[in-house]
Amino acid sequence: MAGDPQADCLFCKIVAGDVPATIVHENDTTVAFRDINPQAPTHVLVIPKAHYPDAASLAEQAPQLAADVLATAGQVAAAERVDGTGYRIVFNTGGGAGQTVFHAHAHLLGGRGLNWPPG
Ligand code: D5M
Repeated sequence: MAGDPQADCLFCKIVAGDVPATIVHENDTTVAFRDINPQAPTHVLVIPKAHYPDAASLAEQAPQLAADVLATAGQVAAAERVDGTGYRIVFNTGGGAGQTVFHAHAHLLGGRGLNWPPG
């Protein structure tokens, strides 16, 4: 069923506490943790606790939860003090765009200059 934990999903395992992560923020619906391969001084992943494979399915099937992810990203940006200089929120969607983990997640990147367009 949509949103249910998936046994083979890495990020569901982080939500369950079965895989360790450096968690920087958690509430009833979302978890934020440091990316294992940081691309900026601040690189935090914000995920819904419920499983949706990508941002599009999350937004379509659980729009309030998608809003929760964005709200958490904003709170983490403030806590990391990157809100003053600017930051980027990225949802890689699909393999061609670089998505490798198919549990919806926002990358929060900040703490350095960010070029546009991204690679
Ligand atoms: O982003 C998936 C991201 O997930 C990628 O930047 C690495 C990160 N990652 C993978 N495994 C872990 C663990 N165990 N902890 C923290 N971060 C992790 P994508 O947009 O799918 O390419």
